[in-house]
Amino acid sequence: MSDCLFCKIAAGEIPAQKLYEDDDVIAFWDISPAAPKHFLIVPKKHRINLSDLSEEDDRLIGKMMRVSAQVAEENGIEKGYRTIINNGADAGQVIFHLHMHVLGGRPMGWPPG
Ligand code: D5M
Repeated sequence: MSDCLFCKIAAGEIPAQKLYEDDDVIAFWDISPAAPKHFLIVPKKHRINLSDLSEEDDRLIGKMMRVSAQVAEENGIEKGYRTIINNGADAGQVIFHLHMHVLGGRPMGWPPG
C-alpha cells in the first residue's frame, strides 16, 4: 500500500533501526519504546491485522513467531519477553499494518493495560 508507513519501512524507503530481515519479515526497534527492549516484527506483505489474514498467511505468521524468539535471544531478553498484537483501534492499534510488539528488559505486569 503506497501510503502505509510499515510498507515503506519494509521496502527500505523509510529508515528504521533494523534487527532482522528476510524475504517475508522485518524486525526493527520501536520508535517509542514501552520497555528497555521493544522491537516490532512486521510482515512485508500488507495485512491490516490478524482479522485480515487468510489460510495462505499461516506460514508467515509462524515465521513471525519464530523470528520473535530468535531476535529476543539475540538481544538478551530470552529469559522473559512479551509478545503483543494490537488488533483494531479499540485494542490500541494505530498503525494499520500487522505488527507484533516484543517487549522485554523489565518485569511485566498482568493483566496488561
Ligand atoms: O503500535 C504502533 C507502534 O509503531 C508504536 O509502538 C510506535 C511504532 N512506530 C511508529 N512509527 C515508527 C517508526 N517509524 N519506526 C519504528 N516504530 C514506529 P500499535 O500496535 O499500532 O499501537
